Amino acid sequence: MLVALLPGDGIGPEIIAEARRVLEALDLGLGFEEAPVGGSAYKAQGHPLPPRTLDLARRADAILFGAVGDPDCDRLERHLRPEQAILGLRKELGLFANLRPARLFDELLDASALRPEVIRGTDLVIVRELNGDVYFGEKAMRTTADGLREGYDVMSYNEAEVRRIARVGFETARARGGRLCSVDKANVLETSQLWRDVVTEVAAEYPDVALSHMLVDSAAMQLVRDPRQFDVIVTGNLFGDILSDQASMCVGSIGLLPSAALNDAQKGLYEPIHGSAPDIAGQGKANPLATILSAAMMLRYSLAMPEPADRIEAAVAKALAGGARTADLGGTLTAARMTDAVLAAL
Ligand code: GGG
Repeated sequence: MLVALLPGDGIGPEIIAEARRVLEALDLGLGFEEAPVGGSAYKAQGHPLPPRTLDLARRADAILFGAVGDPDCDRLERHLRPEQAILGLRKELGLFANLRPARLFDELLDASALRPEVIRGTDLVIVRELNGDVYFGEKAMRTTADGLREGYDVMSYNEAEVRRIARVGFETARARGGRLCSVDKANVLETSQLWRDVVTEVAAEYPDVALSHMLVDSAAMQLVRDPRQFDVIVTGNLFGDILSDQASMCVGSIGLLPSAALNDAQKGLYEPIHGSAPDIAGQGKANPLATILSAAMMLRYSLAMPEPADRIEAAVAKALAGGARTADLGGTLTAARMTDAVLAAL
């Protein structure tokens, strides 16, 4: 089985190297091929998603992705910016379903900014739609007739797009606690009214799943007030992006949250939800656990290796239970020493 490693920018190369160490230690017979992506690819090859990188992503059985984003590229035309690489991969490979689990490791009750009695037992999954919304609608910057600069991004969904992600939400809820909360802004947005209507229609196929609807502003507040009320959240691209960063604070750190981006054929791209953190790049102090846990998701969802996936997750829990902490969790371990603690626990 071939795994494409796309480290990207900032802390991306450091965390991908640590996840690779864990995968290699498991001796699963995986082959690895690496290619540039994001700002580093632009600097080396003139494009954030070079043809060879896209070709590798297509050939591979699964993709382990680091992070993209580079302040040096902020003023580039939009199609050349690092972020276009991840959007392009999601679109080219039809990766429409983004699973973002946020589960509190008991040992980290004290690492969150929220009170222990509020977060104890938090275990939720955000199912984020990944191929539509303002990320892919028509967008432009222009100057209006009266000389004002104006930017716009069109938010749009069609019912087929909503139906397929709704089904992923219901299936995920069916396999877990049986509760699905659909998050939208139906009191203001047409896209959200369509979203709510279609999700409600799909609910008829899943009588065993309890569906609720929540406005995104309320969901943001409820996530902090009482995250345990959520089992599975299904939502659009923009709202899912924001709510999952927020959910990470309920479980201790954004450095802990993995993700899977899947298409209909379970081909997957796996990445930490955090970005490239250029402020700490090259210092060896990034938390590698979100990427290591993304590798576990990759084994489970795309490579049909659930047993080593379980082992990685158990080893992460054991390392944390043993007191291993990177800076984001209030500790002093480097990325390499944190990985050592996971390897020792394996
Ligand atoms: N590893 C996540 C990452 O690189 N994030 C940067 C980014 O631009 N993400 C866009 C998105 O997740 O929609």
